[in-house]
Order: sequence, then structure tokens, then C-alpha cells
Amino acid sequence: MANRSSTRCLVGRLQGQRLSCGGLTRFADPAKLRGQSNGSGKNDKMPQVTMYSTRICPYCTRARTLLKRKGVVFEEIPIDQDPGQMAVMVERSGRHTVPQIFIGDRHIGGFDDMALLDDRGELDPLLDR
Ligand SMILES: N[C@@H](CCC(=O)N[C@@H](CS)C(=O)NCC(=O)O)C(=O)O
Repeated sequence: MANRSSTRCLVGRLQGQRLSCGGLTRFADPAKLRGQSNGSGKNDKMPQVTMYSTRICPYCTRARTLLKRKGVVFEEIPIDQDPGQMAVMVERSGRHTVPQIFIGDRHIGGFDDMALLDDRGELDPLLDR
């Protein structure tokens, strides 16, 4: 049985190296990752991005894909493995569906909300891009 900390994992890219959930979970400290280069040559200091998710969830997959395409390092909290985190997600977002995405303390919403922001050109500024 995984301990509580092992339900948290990071998905994204750090200096070209892929970090992902599933299988052998690789741990990283988001605070250490933020501010590091993603290999693009740009200063990649960005706010913490958190996504509450479940493993089997098409909208989570789409949200992951969008964030990864942007090279965003994000913390993923799989609530299906931790009911306590599900309660935290509902408390923070007021919603019961996954994914729920936060940039810093700002609640973005689900995948559709994030994609709409992106279409409007409003997502990148929130990511300090
Ligand atoms: N419009 C939402 C849809 C989210 C959604 O329907 N997620 C499903 C899982 S993929 C869910 O949480 N279903 C449980 C429920 O509706 O109570 C989004 O874009 O995030």
C-alpha cells in the first residue's frame, strides 16, 4: 500500500527529462523544480500548478496533455488513491468532478475551463509566460 506522500507525483518536463505518474513514481519537490529551466532557454519561473485527478478520466488526460504541451511542471494529486485529498479538492474548488486545476491558489476549474482560457490567450499570462 502506498503511503500518503507517494500518492503525489509530478508530471512534466525538467531539463528535457520526463517526470510522470504511474509505475515507479518518481518524486520531486515542486518548490525545487519551480524556477529551474525547462531547457527552452527562457527563464521558466512559474507558479505552482496543481491538478487533482483520477487515473481513469478522459478530461484528466486532456488536461495533462495540454499542460505537458506547454512544458508546465505540475503537481498531480490522484484523489482516487486518497479520499482525504478528494475532500480537500471539493473544499478548495466547490466541485466534485476531476480534474480540478489550480495555478497557485487560483482555481482554474476543469479541463474545459483551462482550454477556454488557453483559447482566449489568458492561460499563458497566468503561468507567467
Ligand atoms: N467539464 C468538465 C468535465 C469533468 C468530468 O466530467 N469529469 C469526470 C471524469 S472524466 C467526472 O469527474 N465524473 C464524475 C461526475 O460527474 O460526478 C471538465 O472539463 O473538466
